[in-house]
Amino acid sequence: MWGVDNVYIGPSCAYNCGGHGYCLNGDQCFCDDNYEGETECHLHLQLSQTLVEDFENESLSTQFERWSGAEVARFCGVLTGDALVFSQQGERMLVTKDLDLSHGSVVQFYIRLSCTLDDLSGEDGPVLLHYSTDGGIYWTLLAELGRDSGHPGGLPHAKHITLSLPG
Ligand SMILES: [Ca+2]
Repeated sequence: MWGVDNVYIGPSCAYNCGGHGYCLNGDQCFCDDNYEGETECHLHLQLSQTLVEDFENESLSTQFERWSGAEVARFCGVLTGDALVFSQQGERMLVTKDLDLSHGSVVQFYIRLSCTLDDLSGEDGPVLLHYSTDGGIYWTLLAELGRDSGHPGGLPHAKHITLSLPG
């Protein structure tokens, strides 16, 4: 024995509830915790305008929403002390929590794409940096960080990156 009820087939909510809720009958959003709205879910908390992380003490979960394939470790001196090192197999990614960057901002970090010359011959693809302005539904490529051997025969080294985010 089985039954069905409240069937709805039709368009989904515009903007997919802002990526922070689920849509019922095409026009009503049930928003995630800390989000509110009827057809689009908005955060009702004040968003932070800055993110600062040196990976020395705090838990990743205070600043980042999701990560995989990475651990906090020492990695042949990315900078000082610990860094977030993406060394595991499979998907390797890091997503920040939502930030209020409406006034225009920069993103800055040090990155080291390999540790030894042997690593440089590996199969790793470039590191892709994306941003989203709709809660993570659509992502726009901001930068592609590829291997750069620098001086021929020189060891790979940490580079400082500064990128402007659209306001
Ligand atoms: Ca550090």
